[in-house]
Amino acid sequence: MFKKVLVANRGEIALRVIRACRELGIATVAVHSTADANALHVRFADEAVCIGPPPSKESYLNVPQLLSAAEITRADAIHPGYGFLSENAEFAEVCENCKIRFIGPRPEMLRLMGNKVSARRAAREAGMPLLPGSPGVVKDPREAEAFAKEIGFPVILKAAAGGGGKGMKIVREPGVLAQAFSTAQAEALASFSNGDLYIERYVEKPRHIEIQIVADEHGNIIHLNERECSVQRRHQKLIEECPSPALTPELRQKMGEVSVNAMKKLRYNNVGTIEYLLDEHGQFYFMEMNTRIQVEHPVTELVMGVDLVREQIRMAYGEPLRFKQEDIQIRGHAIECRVNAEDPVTFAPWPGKITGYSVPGGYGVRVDSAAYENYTVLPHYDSLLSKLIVHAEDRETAIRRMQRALSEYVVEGIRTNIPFHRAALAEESFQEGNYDTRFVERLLASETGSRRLRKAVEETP
Ligand code: MV4
Repeated sequence: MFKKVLVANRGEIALRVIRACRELGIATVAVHSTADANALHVRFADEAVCIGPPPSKESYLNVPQLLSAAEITRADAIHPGYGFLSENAEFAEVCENCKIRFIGPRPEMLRLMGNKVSARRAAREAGMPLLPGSPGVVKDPREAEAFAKEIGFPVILKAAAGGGGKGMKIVREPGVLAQAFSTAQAEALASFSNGDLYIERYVEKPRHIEIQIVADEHGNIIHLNERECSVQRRHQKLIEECPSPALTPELRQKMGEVSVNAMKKLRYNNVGTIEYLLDEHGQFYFMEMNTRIQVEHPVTELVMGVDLVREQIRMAYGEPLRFKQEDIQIRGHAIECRVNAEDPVTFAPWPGKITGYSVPGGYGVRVDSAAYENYTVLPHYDSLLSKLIVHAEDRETAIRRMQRALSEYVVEGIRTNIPFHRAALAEESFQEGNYDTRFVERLLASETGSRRLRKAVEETP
């Protein structure tokens, strides 16, 4: 096994990786910006190296600094976590050139899935269902018009270099397509230095369903079923659950089978997540693939009984998976609430010092967080404070357990979105499992939803 792993990340995911390493008997190196000197990941690791000033560009994204830190400490592998350099093909390549194992898929996989046009082409060739759309890049508004005519309105323009919703434009009628094309192209160019666009039929009220893949270096590829991530606001996920209340056993098996067959064709390795849109008719379509461990991985861990980060590290070392598809069974139900340091009504980030802190616990409750009393949430990084995850024998009990856990959570000194979670879980549509990607929008616009949210804000200590 690896002797020493450098964790190229911060916050809860850095802790998550350090914990997995400790259980595997692997020494750890934390890296940190000057602002993170007091962070828990620094204290939990065996060694720590300061890699630069607070801005991510100069620290957690600083490749030369990270590689020097790995060399000085003689780390034999780097775990990138999520975000930062986790899906950066050049970084993965440089690691391998320096004889440091990158814990993740091969650079060519990161590159293939990093561009949405090449990912879409690969997905189609590997047998995954796609929405009707352009096979490649759409060169100009005239070509877009020709495709739109073929597909039918509404359509959506997406940036090839995008993902997570950036550079997208929905077009509902022919008259505004050319204008939308120019705007989307300019946005894509400004955000990603790449103006390439493609076009697809637009699905009005999709659900976001993603399939977890694990693939070792010996060709064993299995899926760990799905997560439902339809509770989002501005492409930020807020609540995830496993299994999805929207899937029948037949659809679940089909989505898993299609995904695994495709990954075998592509010779995918390590962990990955295939994002699908599910429409109202139960049809699913490939959207994009994430080539990293994801924020919401714990709901899968709890329900499938697999330590995903441990497996990820073992697979990167070349060890074979210790389970087969037949061994994987759904055990109960898990829900994750992302607790953010933000205003619960406006969603504006709310960094600052946590003056009082008490975490929920008890049967079936897991809290993945790097926060503690007197910790200061920094303005330089994302506002994820903690992931509150519950596991129970069924969905109804899991919802009750989450409501109980949320009511125990005390965070003083800053604002959090705990009241939002309380309001969301109280929604009838959530409780019935009858929701889609417009759920948050509807909650905020509705009389009962906004009243519940205001009430939850008042009742949250
Ligand atoms: C779509 C779509 C509807 N139709 N594509 C948003 C981010 C990126 N992953 C893809 N996204 C969407 N693509 C077609 N053809 C709707 C969305 C979308 C969405 C997808 C998943 C979860 C939340 C979402 C919120 C708004 C839009």
